[in-house]
Amino acid sequence: MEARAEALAAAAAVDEARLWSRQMAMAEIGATAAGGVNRAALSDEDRRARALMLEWAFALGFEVATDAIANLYIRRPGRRADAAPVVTGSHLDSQPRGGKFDGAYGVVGGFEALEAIQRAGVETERPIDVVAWTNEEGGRFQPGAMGSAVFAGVLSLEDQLGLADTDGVTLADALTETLASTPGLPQRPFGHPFAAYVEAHIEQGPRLENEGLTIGAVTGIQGLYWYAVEVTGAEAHAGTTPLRTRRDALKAAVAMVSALEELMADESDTVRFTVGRFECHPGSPATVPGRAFFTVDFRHPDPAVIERIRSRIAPTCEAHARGCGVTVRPLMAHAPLTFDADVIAMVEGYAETLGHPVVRLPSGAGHDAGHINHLCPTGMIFVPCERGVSHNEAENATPADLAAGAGTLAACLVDLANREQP
Ligand code: HGY
Ligand code: MN
Ligand code: MN
Repeated sequence: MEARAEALAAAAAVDEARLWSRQMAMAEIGATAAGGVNRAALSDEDRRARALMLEWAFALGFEVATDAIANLYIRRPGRRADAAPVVTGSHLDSQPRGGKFDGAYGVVGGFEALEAIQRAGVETERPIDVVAWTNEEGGRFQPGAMGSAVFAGVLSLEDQLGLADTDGVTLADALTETLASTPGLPQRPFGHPFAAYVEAHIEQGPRLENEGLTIGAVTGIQGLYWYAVEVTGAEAHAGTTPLRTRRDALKAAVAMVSALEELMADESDTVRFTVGRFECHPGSPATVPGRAFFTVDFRHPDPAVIERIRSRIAPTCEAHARGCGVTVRPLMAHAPLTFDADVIAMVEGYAETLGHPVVRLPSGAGHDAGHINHLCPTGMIFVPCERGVSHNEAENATPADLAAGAGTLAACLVDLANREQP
C-alpha cells in the first residue's frame, strides 16, 4: 500500500464505540457524584488509571515502559527497532473537580489510534508510542506539566522530589508508590529522542462548536506563568488588638489581589488572570490571620504584554503589603510558542481529506506538547467540547468528534512514522 493510503486505512479503522467505551471506563476511575473526575497525580486513582492502560496494552501485545518520574509509555514497534519513535499522548491526572476528557482523551484517543493502526494491518518504519505524562495539571504538586518538563530537561527531577502536597506527602514518596505499582517495567532515560510528537486534546474553549467545526489544527500555545504569593503578618487577638496596630495577612492579600486585578485590566479581554488557591492561617474566627497564601495564574499570547505585566506583579504585591512581609515566587514560566509548520499543515490536510471541517487555532490552555515542542517537530489536534466547558465536572464531548480526532491522529502518526526525517 502507498504511504498515504496506509495513513487513511489506519484512520478508517478507528472504532467510535470502542473509543467511547474506553473513555467511559477511564472516567469511572475517580468519578465524582456530579459526573466529573478527581484523579490527582500519583494518587491511588492515578495508579488505577495506569493499570487500566497497561491492561489494554498487554491485551494487544504492545510494549510498555516507564521512567524515573513515572511517565508511562506504550509502544507499537516499527520495522526499525532502533529508530526514534513518533509519539502521541497527554495526561491521566485531572483537576480536583475536573472532567472526563481533559488529558484522558489524549491518552485513550492515542491508544485508539494505535489499535486502529494495528487492526488495519499497517506496518510503520518507526515505532509509535502513546505516553501518559505524569502530573500535567499541577493540582497536587506544583508546577504542572511536570513529567514532560523533566523529560525535556526543563526541570530536574531532584529539584521536585522534596515538594509536598497539602497533606505533607512528598513527591518522592508518591512517586515511589506509583513506580512500585508497575513493577518490572523497563526504564527509559529522560530526553530519549522523539522523531515527532502529536497530542490530541479537547479544545477547552467554545470556538470549534460555535463554528460547526470538528478539528482544530493547533498553531501554538499562549504564554503561561504561575506565582506563589506568601504574606506574613502577625497573629493577634480579634477582640483586643486595635486595627491600627495589626498586621493582618489576609487583608493585605485581598488588597494585593484587587491591585493585581487592576494591573491585568484589559479592554480586549485577552489577558487571563486567576487566583485559584487562597489560604488564610490559622483559620480561626477570633485570631487575626498571621499568614495568607495565594497563587497567580497569568496568561497572554503577546511577549510585550507579558513582559510589562510580569515586571509589575511583585512590585504590585509589595505596594499593598500593609506592613506585612510578602514574597512572590515564580512557580512556572512558559513563553508563548508556535508549533511545527509541517505538523500543523499535516493535521489540517488529513482532517480535510477525512471530511472533517477544520480550522487553525491557538491554544489558550497549557499542554505537555509545549515542552516537547523544544525537542522535535510537534503539533496538536483539538476536538470540540460542549459549550467550551473544561476544568469543570460538566465537561463533555461527543463520541463522533472524539473518533474524528483519533482518526486524524492515526493518519498523522502513520505518515510521520514512515518518514526518514519527520
Ligand atoms: O492549566 C492548563 O492550561 C492545563 O489544563 N493544565
Ligand atoms: Mn489537559
Ligand atoms: Mn487541564
